[in-house]
Amino acid sequence: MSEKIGRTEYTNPGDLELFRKAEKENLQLGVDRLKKMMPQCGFGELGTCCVICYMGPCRIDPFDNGPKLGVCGANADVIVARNFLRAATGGASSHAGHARELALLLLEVAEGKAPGYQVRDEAKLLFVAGSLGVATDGRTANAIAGDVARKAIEDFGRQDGKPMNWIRARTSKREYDKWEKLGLIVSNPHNEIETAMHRTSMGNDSDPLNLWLATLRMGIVDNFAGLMLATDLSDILFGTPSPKVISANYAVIKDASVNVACHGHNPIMASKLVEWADKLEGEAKAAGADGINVVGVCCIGNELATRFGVPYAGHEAQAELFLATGAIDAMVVDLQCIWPSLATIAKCYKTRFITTVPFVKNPEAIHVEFHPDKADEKAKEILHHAIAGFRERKAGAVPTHIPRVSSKMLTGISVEALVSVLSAANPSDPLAPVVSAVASGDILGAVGVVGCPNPKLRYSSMTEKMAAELLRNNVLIVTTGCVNHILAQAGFLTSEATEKYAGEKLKNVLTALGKAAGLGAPLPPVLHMGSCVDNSRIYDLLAALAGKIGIEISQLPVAGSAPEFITEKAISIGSFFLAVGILVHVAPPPRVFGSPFAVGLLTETLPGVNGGKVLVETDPEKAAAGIIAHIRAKRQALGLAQA
Ligand code: BF8
Repeated sequence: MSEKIGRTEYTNPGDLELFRKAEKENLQLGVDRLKKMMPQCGFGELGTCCVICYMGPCRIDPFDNGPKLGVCGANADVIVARNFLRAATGGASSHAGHARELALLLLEVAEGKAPGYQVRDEAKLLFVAGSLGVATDGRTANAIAGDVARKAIEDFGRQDGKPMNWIRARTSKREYDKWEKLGLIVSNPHNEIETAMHRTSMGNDSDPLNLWLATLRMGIVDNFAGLMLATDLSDILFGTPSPKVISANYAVIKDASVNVACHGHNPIMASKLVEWADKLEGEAKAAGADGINVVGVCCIGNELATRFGVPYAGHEAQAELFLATGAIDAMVVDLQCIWPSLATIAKCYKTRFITTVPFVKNPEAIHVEFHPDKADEKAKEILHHAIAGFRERKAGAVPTHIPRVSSKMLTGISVEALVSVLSAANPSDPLAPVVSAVASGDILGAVGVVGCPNPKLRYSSMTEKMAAELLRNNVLIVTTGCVNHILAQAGFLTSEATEKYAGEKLKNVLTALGKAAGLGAPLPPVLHMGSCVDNSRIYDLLAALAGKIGIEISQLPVAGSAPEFITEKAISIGSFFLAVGILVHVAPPPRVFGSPFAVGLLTETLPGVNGGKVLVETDPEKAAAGIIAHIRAKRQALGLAQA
């Protein structure tokens, strides 16, 4: 099996052990299904297959004498633009749904209808309320929270065409004006999603430029109605992340514990499981366990790690392998990135696979519908299933194997936490040391390495190799999403990684900052900012840095990279950062290459309009080189040293 998946110096030995176990047990995994799928459809890869109406499917062949127009007359540029906008819309709808659940919960908390939850971070509440113009003086936290929630909900129902509250409140005038000129300011995310589906349905928008501008608008929807709204409200309800060192990798599963793997995205349910794991310790002990061990898979792993220090299990593409250990007693999921295969694999190992959201079900799962007003009761019900699973496992129901691979990582680097760490070096102007290190070239630039673990690229260690190359060139990395699991497992989120991977100049800066912050060791060269919705924190950080210098974000020597992206959500996030005007590197290739218009727009026209640009590269060294060349060009334009 190790040959089948390839192997590099970064390959997780735990993955190899479990691939071998799965092979012995005749278990089919994602990598096996991917292999059977090859070669994948070339029309699909180019984006030129249209299934929007039933005169099709129509396929435009860009290479030979095949059809150049669909039955309706749509050409490749129109088909690619429509397909891409629909993908961005799928992503933005996921993030907006996530955020809206939190807005409704905050309102319930404010009105006393969700007694299991509370405002945990009053400082963040006051900051958000202040940004929105909500009165705070002499008012209770719940009264303020109610108004903040109503402002959020107002955005989802607005019909007056005015800009979203969250855009007005949480962006600088410079960025706002830039988006306004391009017609990218949005009013109501639901209306935008409706219009995007409408305009891409058969017989509507056939102007590729108009469709691509709508994709950038969808990026704005994604950030302000999804990422940022979710992050702001999660911080208010569950606390703003703060730095902590935690454990990662397969060894977070404990043979003697009731192991509960949370998988999904929204902390509403998972935070309750963390709370009740402690409260039900007695019941777990009565079943012969030493306690209940909640661990986090994929983005909920990020949410729980950054806020509560919960052990950090693995990424989306490892979820099957966690089940293959045979030692997970319950896998509890909410929404997004939940592979249908998981419920089937869970059955093989007698793992309770529990769905909790009415629109995310699986015929092979146990369904426990979770509502915040009955949160405590439902959390107990779910954990009782897990305890029953533990009893069955200990009765010898299935063979178990937990790879003994473990890593440590520093997590919890919210913007607030970073400012507080940097305050130790410069209390009156915390961002000054970073700005001067960038100006001198000691930090050449920064890259947000974000997104998913794509099995098509995973076993070439695309993410790790690209990260190592960036660091060697003194480029600082911030991460969110599943790639952070990859980098944490490979040891990139430690002080030792600074010694091992950072170029001399970056190493000196991180060592000085670590010393000033009283860590007694360098800051890690890869800073973990959270889950995919926490990409809004990266935007906030960029906005703060650009604002301090007095330039546009698009002028900063920075870039974004989703080196192994999978989901529509990655497309909507990438569309936002294109709207911001920065370079977005992606791999595997996005489905745009069938459209000469799209390729020209994303690589040549857009950079001249707002700075946004797409770089497609599947080779890690070449990807890093392309990003570094872009950073150097930005430095040159600012008149900074090339270092
Ligand atoms: O939202 S990184 S595989 S888990 S999509 Fe999914 Fe990608 Fe993981 Fe989180 Ni983000």
